[in-house]
Amino acid sequence: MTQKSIFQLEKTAKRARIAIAGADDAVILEVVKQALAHDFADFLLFGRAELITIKSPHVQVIATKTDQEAAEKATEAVTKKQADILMKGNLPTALILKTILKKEYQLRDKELLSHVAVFEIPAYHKPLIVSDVAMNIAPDEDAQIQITQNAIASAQKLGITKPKVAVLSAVEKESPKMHSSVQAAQVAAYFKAFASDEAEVEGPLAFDNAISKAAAQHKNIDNNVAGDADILIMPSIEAGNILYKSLVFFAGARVGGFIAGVKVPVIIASRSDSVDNKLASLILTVGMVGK
Ligand code: COD
Repeated sequence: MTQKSIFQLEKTAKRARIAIAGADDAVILEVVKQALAHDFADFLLFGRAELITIKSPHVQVIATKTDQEAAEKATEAVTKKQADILMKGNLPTALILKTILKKEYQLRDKELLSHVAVFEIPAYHKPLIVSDVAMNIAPDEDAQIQITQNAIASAQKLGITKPKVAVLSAVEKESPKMHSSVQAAQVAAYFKAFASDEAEVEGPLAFDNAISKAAAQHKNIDNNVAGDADILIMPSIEAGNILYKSLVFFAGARVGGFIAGVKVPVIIASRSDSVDNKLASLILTVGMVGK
């Protein structure tokens, strides 16, 4: 039986309103056109109006002069509940992240915001969530616990009730020489002690034994997560970002992503992401609105 794609909109999904900061970009405009063709969203487009050429009753263009103004006005639109989802267009990732972190917007839902990427990989048997690949640069133990909590909550919104979580390092045994392996063990121990009903968390695991039963058996690793992970927690943004791009460029993965820990989904797809993957982020987050 072929599995249903996670990037297929549920029939029950409510029509969503999407604010895009920096919509004056050819790829973003193509994403909007395709979303309009599927008729699941209305758009508020912020940017240089002369470059936003789409005309539709489902699109409102708000002219802004600078990246900063586009980021602020689009963020205001979600805080005033004029939009359900905030999406970054043609402007720097750090700018939109700094804007949503501003206290005045009161967009934080959790103490730590983190990025959650959801992959559909031809060679893997189910959706795979990877975090953090785009926001937290070098998370310490506390931050990694919160990144794991945000990823678990996101998985649950996507219908994975008790996700299997692998906290990654380059080895599957704690080694004092490798800090990420020691931290991964501490994070796993925290969840075993305090949150074992929500998720199964193991660490450290290396990438291969997190996602391949054969690799796990080869190393005599016998736990429920090894070879069957729903979530990979990355030791650093560099490791996460490189895995993200390898999966997309070498493994033919589809990916959608968003910032978790905020009151509304925020999409920060990078400028090099394809139209298809940006559309995947939209479909994913539209399905999560109100959950
Ligand atoms: N969650 C909640 N609060 C945060 C977070 C977070 N993840 N990060 C910073 N804060 C708070 C701090 O506690 C502080 O109060 C305030 O925000 C400013 O903190 P700084 O000075 O550390 O943060 P900034 O504004 O300089 O940078 C925050 C970024 C998220 C922009 C920064 O961490 C960053 O540049 N991340 C990488 C983004 C990126 O380039 N991604 C591209 C790869 S695709």
